[in-house]
Amino acid sequence: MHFTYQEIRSQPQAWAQAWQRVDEARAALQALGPADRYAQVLFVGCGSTYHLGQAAAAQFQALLGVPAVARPGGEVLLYPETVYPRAGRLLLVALSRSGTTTETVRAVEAFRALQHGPVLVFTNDPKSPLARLGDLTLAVEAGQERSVVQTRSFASLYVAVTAWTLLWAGDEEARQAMRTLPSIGERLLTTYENATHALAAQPWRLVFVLGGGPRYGLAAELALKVQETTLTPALAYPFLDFRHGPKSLIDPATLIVGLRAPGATATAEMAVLEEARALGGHILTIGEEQADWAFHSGLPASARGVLYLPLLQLWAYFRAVARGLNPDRPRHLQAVVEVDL
Ligand code: F1P
Repeated sequence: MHFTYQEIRSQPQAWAQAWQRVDEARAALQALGPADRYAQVLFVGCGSTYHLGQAAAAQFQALLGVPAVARPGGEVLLYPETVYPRAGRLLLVALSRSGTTTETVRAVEAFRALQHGPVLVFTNDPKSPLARLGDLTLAVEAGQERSVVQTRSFASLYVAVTAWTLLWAGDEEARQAMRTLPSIGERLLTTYENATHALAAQPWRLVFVLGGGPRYGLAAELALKVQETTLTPALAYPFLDFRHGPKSLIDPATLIVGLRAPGATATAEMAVLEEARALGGHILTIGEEQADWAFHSGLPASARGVLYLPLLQLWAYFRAVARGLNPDRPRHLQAVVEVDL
């Protein structure tokens, strides 16, 4: 069995360590706060970890009310004037599996030189250059992986960022509830593995992943996973924006995955999926309840975002294998991008 499969299946253990690392660092994290001492929180990563930043920034601003944005490392490096506000203290949150990606490391060095504020690092490699640049660094070694595409690494860093955000938001009930995520993750992977395998057998030509608010960054990451692993074109959109053009691409070989929102927000978003189905697309919903792949976690919505990840990661793995590809060696890609900038 490919190590990509093993890493996807084993990720709940990495989630447990991620939560533990934040809990161990509670005092140091609180000393970096409170959130409203910052004019803006800037999340920086590349590729997968840029999408992690998108998910993290939306969640952070929703829970703490402080302006939060996500930017790819290369953009912070090349176009800082489009990123930094003119005044105010900033917190830069650097996200990186390897802790070695050139743009992210260089962006953090440039930020430190400007002395806008502190740097908080989340990485899977405690010995990396980025780990050494943090005023505070949280490392989740259990998230390290041999596969090129990120699966358990991404999910582990997402759990860590979510636990930190809930700590700063003072939502101890939700933060403590996260401790049951590993067992819920194990249950979901076991319950739905066959369903992901069956859906992966069909000859999909195009995949859309739709997600709103704090789920958009997760949708973008899942679309990237589909691209990298299966070589199938995959696009992510906020639900309602899908009507403004992209839906023109729907045909019977199109899979539209909807990351269902909690509660009443879902109504407006699910209407988009019904329209897509009427246009001939194949619909798949993932979410807490009333979804094809349902979590039934019982957790607060702010604590369960990571559950949107494993099943589509598993689907992408099986789709790659069905296409005769090797998920452990994705075409043209390497595990870390180091360039001479
Ligand atoms: C991020 C990255 C991604 C890419 C692939 C390999 O590196 O290069 O950009 O999509 O998943 O990892 P890192 O800074 O998170 O190590």
